[in-house]
Amino acid sequence: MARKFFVGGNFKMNGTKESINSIVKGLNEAQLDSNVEVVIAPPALYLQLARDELTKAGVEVAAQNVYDKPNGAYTGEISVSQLKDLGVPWAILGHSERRTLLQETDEVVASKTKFAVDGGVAVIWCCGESLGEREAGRTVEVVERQLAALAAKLAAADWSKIVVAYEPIWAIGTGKVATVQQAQEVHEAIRKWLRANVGDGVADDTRILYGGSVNGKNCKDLAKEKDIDGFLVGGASLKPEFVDIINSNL
Ligand code: G2H
Repeated sequence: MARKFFVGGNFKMNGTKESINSIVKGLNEAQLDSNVEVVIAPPALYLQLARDELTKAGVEVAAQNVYDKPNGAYTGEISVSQLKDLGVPWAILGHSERRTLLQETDEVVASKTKFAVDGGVAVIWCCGESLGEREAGRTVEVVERQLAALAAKLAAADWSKIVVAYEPIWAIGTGKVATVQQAQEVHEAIRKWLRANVGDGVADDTRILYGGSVNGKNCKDLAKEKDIDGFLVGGASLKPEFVDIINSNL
């Protein structure tokens, strides 16, 4: 199965009603490559607005987080069934900002991912190493550890609901993008790990996105690599150049 190019926009904790409306309007009116699946992730408060205003075919919305418990006494959290209620088909989980700032462990992320998938919400699952880990030559080891924790929770069939995003922490929001070769090497290692530990079908079909300072200028070269199946974009997803990133292959 050919892997459909995938571009996610992670707005993080940014935006207002006005600015999110304007981004959505821009996407509705843009000429987008129809061979690309696009998912935007506004802050939870604006999911409904984005959902209601999006009219563009092929563009969906994602939450930036979801909890691994049914509705109940969990102050501040949002549930899978609430996402379903709102018509939100995706969630981002395991972003390094949550792993570091909110102490989400590999196991917590895996548990939330399994809960989301079981409840019918697909997941953009993030992994990646810190600068210290890269400098110590531990990049692949770290990513494999994160993958192993996820694979321990998922059944083989669950992987069709997962998109993997490789985001080296040192490249996030820093303007320091991984070189094409650095990104491709890790993407290849991820696919190899999936082949050895999950299966050929999952290795061949799973989209592996690159994230970390992707912009309208560097996206085209990255998109040419055989194991880079799209992007998870932060800062640039708030700007008009997001459309250029979606259209990287044109
Ligand atoms: C990585 C990325 C989006 P940015 O976090 O998830 O953000 O493109 O701003 O580096």
